[in-house]
Amino acid sequence: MSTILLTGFQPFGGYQTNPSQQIAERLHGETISSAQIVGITLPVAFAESAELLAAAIAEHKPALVISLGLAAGSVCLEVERFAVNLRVVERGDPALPLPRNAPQAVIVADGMTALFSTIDAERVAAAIGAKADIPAQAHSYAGAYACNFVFYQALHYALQWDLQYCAGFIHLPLTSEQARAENKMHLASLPLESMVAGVRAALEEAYHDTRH
Ligand code: PCA
Repeated sequence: MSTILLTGFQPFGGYQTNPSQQIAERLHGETISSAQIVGITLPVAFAESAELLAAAIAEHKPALVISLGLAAGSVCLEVERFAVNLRVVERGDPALPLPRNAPQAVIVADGMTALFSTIDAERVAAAIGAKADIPAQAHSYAGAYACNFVFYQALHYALQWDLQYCAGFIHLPLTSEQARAENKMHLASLPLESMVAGVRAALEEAYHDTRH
């Protein structure tokens, strides 16, 4: 049976929970089409997240790698079109908000400036909307922090090691439960269950295109 690797992140930036972690945990062990989902949670730390991602790819030999992250304030699920070879430099406590104008560095020396997603962002976003009945759209890129970093690494490892998996990234809004619990009612949110259904739909759609 082939494998879909689904990664989430630990809480960061002052939030007590991270919907990406909750969804990776919820879908862990489920079967989609003929693939088993392996859900893992990554720390919001550059070196450690890269090591854990590489180890999980080596261990599970996935046909598809989908990473999830929180983008508090986004209004819908955002399926990223590409990752950039850029990150803010390491900083101390990930629980603290990211400073403005933080200095930046490349992720991979001599790596491509940007790498396109190897899932079809437009089609996957449309499938999320149609199957889970929630708003989703393709979005150009995932910023310069841990989410973009992990996405770039997932795409880069496939090239570096000549692996055939497809890789994509989906940014998530806050959950409605989280918006209430953390007094962020002014930010857009979606119920966790709806986002679980949305990610399940995304995995189904993206998995069609993989070699499995
Ligand atoms: N979101 C952050 C890092 C971890 C997460 O869930 C980001 O968008 O980079």
